[in-house]
Order: sequence, then structure tokens, then C-alpha cells
Amino acid sequence: MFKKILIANRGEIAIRIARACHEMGIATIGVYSTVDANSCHLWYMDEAVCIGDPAPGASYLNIQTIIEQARKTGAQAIHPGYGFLAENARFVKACEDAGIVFIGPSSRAMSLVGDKVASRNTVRHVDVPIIPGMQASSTDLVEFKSMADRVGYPVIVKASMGGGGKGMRIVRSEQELEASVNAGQREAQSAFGDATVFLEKYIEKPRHIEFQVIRDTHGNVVHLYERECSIQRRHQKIIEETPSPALDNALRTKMGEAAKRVIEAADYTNAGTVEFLVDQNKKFYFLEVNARVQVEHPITEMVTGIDLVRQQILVAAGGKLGFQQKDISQRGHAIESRIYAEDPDNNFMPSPGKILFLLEPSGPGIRVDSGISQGWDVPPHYDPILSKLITWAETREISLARMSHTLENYIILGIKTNIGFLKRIMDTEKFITGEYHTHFIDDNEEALIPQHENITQVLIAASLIKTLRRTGVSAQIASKAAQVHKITTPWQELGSWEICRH
Ligand code: MV4
Repeated sequence: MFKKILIANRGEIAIRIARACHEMGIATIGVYSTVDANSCHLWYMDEAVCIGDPAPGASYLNIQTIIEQARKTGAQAIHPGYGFLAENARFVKACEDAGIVFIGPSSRAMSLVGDKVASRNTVRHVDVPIIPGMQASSTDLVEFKSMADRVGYPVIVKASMGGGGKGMRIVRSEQELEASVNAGQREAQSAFGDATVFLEKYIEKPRHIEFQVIRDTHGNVVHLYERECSIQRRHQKIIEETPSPALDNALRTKMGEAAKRVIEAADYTNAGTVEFLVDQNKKFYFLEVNARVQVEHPITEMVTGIDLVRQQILVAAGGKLGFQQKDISQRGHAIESRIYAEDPDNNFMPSPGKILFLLEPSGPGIRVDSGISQGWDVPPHYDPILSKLITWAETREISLARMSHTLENYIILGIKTNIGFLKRIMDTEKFITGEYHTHFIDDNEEALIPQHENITQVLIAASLIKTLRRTGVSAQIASKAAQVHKITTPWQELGSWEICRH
């Protein structure tokens, strides 16, 4: 087993990885940019090294510097987390060339699954349904036209090296096709440095359901069931749950087996996620493979009892999976809410700044994977994810109630967050019944629009007063926080009123 791992990430995922390392007796090297010198992921590391300026390109994306630091500190392996270099095949290759183990798939498998057209061709041969469309990329408009006629409008143009919706264009008629292909190519070139696009039939209002898979270097492969990820906004997932309310056991088994065939066909090792779209007739189609530990991995851990990061490290060290498919089952129901520093009142603009007061929830069936602390300044340079709140319970109904209640008890003052928005989703009918798809947020815009009821704010402020006093938060800090949040403090609201001392 490795003695030392470099964790090439920041925030909550760096902490999550460090915890797994320490439980396995592995020392951790943390990295940070100059703006992260006081960030709390470093508290969890045995050593920490500065890797450059705040701009991601100068630090967390700097392949040379990170490999050099791994060498210098004697790290035998690098865990990339998610984002940054996690799915960069050049980085994986650089690790391989430097004799450092990349905790993830080989550069070869990474390149294959990173290319959407190539992965469509790979899975086609192993009896996995794919969305009708092109099997080769093309620059010839005639080929786009003829494929669109064959599968029928609407169609979708996608970037072959894409992800996250960039370079994607929905096309509803032949008149729009040429302009959409051109625009898709331009966007793909600027976002991914590769203008290759292809065309598929557009699936209306699909659900996005993904399967967690893990495969060791000895050819053993298991799936750890699904995650329902349809609640997203602009291709950013915000709530995930498992089991999916849309799957019955027959379909679940079929999709799980298909996911394993995808991973085997790509000769993919380590943890990976196979994404599917499920249409309104419950037909499923392969979408793509995510070659990383995902933001939403905790819900899988909660229902299967398997520590995914631990398994990633074991597999990367050449170990065999300690379980078979028959050993794995789903127990209970888990939901994850992603907490972001963003302002739902202002088009979800990022809201960096100082966290003046922080109270994170805890309790039975509650897990908080957090990367923040009171007094810390959320920098503007990175993804604004602050933490993840995960609830588990025996049934979906209880898990949902637990999430709804727990969101209310998650208090972050000083910056704007999406906590209120998440709470409103929990209380929306179609979420409660489980009848939702990828367009849920657009379709429910009205119910999800923030309500500005001053009385609610006063009640919240009043209920906070005990906590504020108990934790020694001064009236000045509360008033600063109130200014940022455009609310009044209990001190202002209640005049010279004093709390009773019991
Ligand atoms: C689609 C689709 C409908 N039809 N492909 C969006 C991100 C990228 N990974 C694939 N995406 C989609 N591809 C066809 N042929 C709808 C989406 C899509 C979507 C997929 C997953 C999660 C959220 C989504 C939101 C809008 C559209």
C-alpha cells in the first residue's frame, strides 16, 4: 500500500480524500494556491505545499508543478478529486511517465471515454443501447442533414470532447441546422480546443440516471447501483438521490449490467460513472462515462455502505475488490444537496466573501462533507461549492423530510447561499412525488422563486438569537451579516429587548 498520497485538489473533496487516507494509515500531502493558504482543507493534511497563484491555470491545473511536488515530497500516488485535472488524459500520462500512480483509470481508458464519438462506438458492440445518431464525427453538413432526416427532428448537436452542455445545440428544424452546427463547432473549439461535433436524436425531458461502477486491475467489476441526478440547473447538478424513484428492480438490474459492460469494453479500471438518459417511456440510453470520483458519491456510500475513496486507493495500489455483485445491496434512501456560495435572487451569481457565522447540522442520518469554516474568506477564483449535505433514512419519505428540516438548520451568514432555494425544491410537489426530469427547475420556476417576506426573516433572526449569544457572535458581526443579507438583526428588530437567562 502507498505510504504517501498527494491530493491535487482543494475544498470539501480534498478533505474527504484525506480522511480516507488517514484511515488507511497513508500520509497526505495537500496543495494550495496563494489565496488558499488559510483554507481548511490544509488542516487535514500531514504536509502542505504551495503550488502557485490563485488562477487555476497557475496552480491546481499546473501539471508540471504538481508532479514536481509529488516527486519532491515522496508521494507515490496522486488523487485528483473532481474538476481541475481529474479527467485530463495528459495529466494521467504525465503521472505514468513520472512513475507516480494516478488514482483513477489509465490514460488510455481516460482518452477513450473522454471522446464521446469513440465511446459510442465502443459500447455499441457490447449490447448497450445508444441514442440514434452519428457514429463518426464529420465536418460535412450533408452528413448532418441526412442523419437528422433519418432520426427525425428535434436533434441535438454535441461536442465530441465536450461535457457540461458546452457546444450543445438543440435543433428543431432543418432551417436551423447549418447555423447550429457552425455555432457548436465554434463553441467546442473555444471550450475544448477541438471543434469536432456530432449529431443525435434529441430526447425530450429525459431523466439523468447514472450508475457507479468500480473495476480492479484483475478484471473484477461491480456496480454500486444508481444515482438520480435530474435536478440540475444549467447542467449543474444540485440535488441527487438514490434509489431513483423512476427505476423498478428489473430496469435497475438491466442498467447496472449494461454499465458494467461499458466499463469492461473500455478496459477501464478504478471507480467510474456510466451516465444514462431515461426517456418518458422508460427506455434507457448510454450517454457518457465520467472518469472520476463524483461530487455526489456520498449517496452511494450511504446506501451501499462501501467507502468509494478507500476502494479507489485499494484498486490503484493493485488490490482486488473485496466484494462481489451479490454482496452489494441498496439499504434505505439517501439525498444530497449541494451548498453553493451563490445568489438565487441575482441569477445565481457567485457570492464569494467572508463567512461571518457558521452552524453546520449534525445528527442521526446526517452527513456534511464540508470545506468551509467560520471566518474564512470564500475566494472568487474557483467553483463556488461550499459543502454537501447528505441525509439518509430507511425510506425516501423520511430521508426527504430529514433533508428539508436539516437545510433549515444549516446557517451560513456573511455570504449568499442557495440553501433557501434547495429548501424550496424539497417542498415542491413534483419533487416530493418523484415525478421529475431534467427540466424540473425551469418548469417549476414560479414555485422556486424566492419569496421576500420580512416577517419570515424576523422570525429566523429571532430564533437565531440564542445561538448567536451562546456562540459569542457579537451584535456587530450580526449587523454586518444582516447588511449583506439585506435583513434586520434581532437587536435592531427588537430594540432594547434582552434574552432571558435561564
Ligand atoms: C442529451 C439530451 C437529450 N437528448 N442528448 C446534457 C449534458 C451532456 N452530458 C448531455 N446532455 C444531454 N444530452 C440527447 N440526445 C439532454 C441532455 C440534457 C441533460 C442531460 C443530463 C443532465 C441534465 C441535462 C439537462 C439538459 C439536457
